[in-house]
Amino acid sequence: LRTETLSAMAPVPAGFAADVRDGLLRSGQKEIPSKYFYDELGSALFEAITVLPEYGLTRADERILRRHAVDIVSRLPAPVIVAELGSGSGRKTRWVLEALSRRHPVTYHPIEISATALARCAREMSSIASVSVVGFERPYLDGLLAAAARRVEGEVLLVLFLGSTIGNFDRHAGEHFLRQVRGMLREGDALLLGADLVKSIPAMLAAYDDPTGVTAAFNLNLLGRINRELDANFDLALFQHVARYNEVEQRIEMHLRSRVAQTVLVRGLEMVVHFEAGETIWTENSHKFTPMEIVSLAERTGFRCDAQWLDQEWPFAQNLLVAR
Ligand code: AVJ
Repeated sequence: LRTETLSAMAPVPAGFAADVRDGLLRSGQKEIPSKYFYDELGSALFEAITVLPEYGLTRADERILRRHAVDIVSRLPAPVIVAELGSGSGRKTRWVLEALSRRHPVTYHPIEISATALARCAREMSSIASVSVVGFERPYLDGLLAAAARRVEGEVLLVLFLGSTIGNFDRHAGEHFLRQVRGMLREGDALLLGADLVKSIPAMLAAYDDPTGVTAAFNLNLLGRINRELDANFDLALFQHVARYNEVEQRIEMHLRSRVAQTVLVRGLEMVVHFEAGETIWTENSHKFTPMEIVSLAERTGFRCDAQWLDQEWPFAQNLLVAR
């Protein structure tokens, strides 16, 4: 009888479903975590963002790696194995792997929750001579633990966390995350951390509210994803993309603002959500840093900042943090 009662119950939502339910039922500010932007369409829209003239971040990140990869890897004693948190398209990573593979054969562990992105990256990187790829389809820290467990005595682990993804964490959570990463490393291991820097407010706003509307589409796709995966009836035309700069927190905040008072049905969660006219769903924080902030963040989390490389065209910092 007990078993029958249990099996008759609706499944308890987990992951995306649970986070959407909790985030939309919140009595104050509604909220959906930014990690859910990246379904198939969302990832394609992000790739389009990276080529927008207004969004210099990804090009700056790549430029620094292209120019300084040899210098970066020469600061680490050989042999080095590489683990990357979030493999992305792999375009930037190539420079680091090529520089390393000129010294010795390299094992590369991309860590990524999207199976499609992981497969694409593995295919790209295994085309580099003397690089062997072993990917992990897991959350960052689970994957890093698995990668760290496979290294052989004497190998130095280099963790890549590029693209200023660290900026998506709240400052407190970001610090906690770096401490957890440090906990999986040995003294002398390293973390190459990409961080977007504070710059003029108009430049930051344009990067997240481009006139072509790509970032708006990227943001609105979150509602499309809820429609597709949770059988909801969001009318995307009734929501507006909003990007603001919060000067106190030094971050861009993205929201989706309801243009009218409306009620939305989410069949997959058996719930309705009411929106007041002008009410928003908070979808992303993108923190901006100063070079000194990164240095002290490193110090507080068990690293020392060994070197920083800055891009002049689009203020961005590549930081080599060494575990101490
Ligand atoms: C991939 C997290 C670095 O915060 O700039 C781009 C995501 N959001 N445009 C960022 C994003 C809106 C991006 N990161």
